[in-house]
Amino acid sequence: MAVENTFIMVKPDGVARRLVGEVVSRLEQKGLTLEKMRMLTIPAEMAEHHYAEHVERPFFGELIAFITSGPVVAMEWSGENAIALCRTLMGATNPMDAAPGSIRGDLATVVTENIVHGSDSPESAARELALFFTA
Ligand code: IDP
Ligand code: MG
Repeated sequence: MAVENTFIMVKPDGVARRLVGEVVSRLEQKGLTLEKMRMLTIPAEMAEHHYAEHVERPFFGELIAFITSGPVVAMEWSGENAIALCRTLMGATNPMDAAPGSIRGDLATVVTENIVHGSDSPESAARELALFFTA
């Protein structure tokens, strides 16, 4: 067990649908701690850095267009096993596969607009937190 910090983001669809409070509430109720929070519209170059691991995927253009399409709420959360816990609370990437009770399972229908991003490893968390919360 170790205290971890992770990067969580409410994507443009989540902000537009007024689900910021719902996402924050679910993580708070789980027992995680909100450390930082920032609202911004992501510039294209920053989005390409954030999603660099997906540059070869056929949906990369769609992903960048969507994530830059409106304001997001970027957050740092901490807690014991925060990275894996947040992934569990988010649910599977495709809302069709996401379990009921998860954010995506309860609130989303299609993979592009799946409400939240969450870091998938300590390395991703460090990189993503640095991208959104430094400079
Ligand atoms: P994750 O958000 O659950 O970590 P990733 O595989 O890292 O999932 O993909 C990043 C984002 O790209 C997903 O959250 C989703 O919005 C989008 N995405 C993933 N797979 C597809 C796809 O096959 N078509 C369109 N968009 C996708
Ligand atoms: Mg991912």
